[in-house]
Amino acid sequence: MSDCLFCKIAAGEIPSSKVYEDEVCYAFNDIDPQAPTHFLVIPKTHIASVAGICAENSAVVAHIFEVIAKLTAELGIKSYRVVSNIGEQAGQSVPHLHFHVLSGRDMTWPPG
Ligand code: D5M
Repeated sequence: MSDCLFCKIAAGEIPSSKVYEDEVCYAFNDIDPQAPTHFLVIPKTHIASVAGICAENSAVVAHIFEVIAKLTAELGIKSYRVVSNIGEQAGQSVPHLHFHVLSGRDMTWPPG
């Protein structure tokens, strides 16, 4: 999508702090970190949120979770939280599917 912030970050049109990239997804550090480690993993194709996942694109999501497992293992992160907010009330501020990966501090439950 031409006016999507995360599409532009994935395409390299807006600078970001890259953690990982392949042909399917892009990972970068969150601009407003909520934990010592806080990066986002996004598909390069535009999907608005988890609500937009379907049979045609779910392989992308499976790939993203493989990447999260690989990246955290490489970084030596053994305990972490993966979060995706869907819709405004849940706190989604960017309408492009993204998974927050947070680690490095004690976490509370339930989330606020
Ligand atoms: O999460 C959206 C997240 O995206 C939020 O934690 C800030 C982050 N963000 C916004 N703009 C940028 C840029 N330019 N670089 C890196 N991170 C960014 P949500 O769950 O939608 O609120």
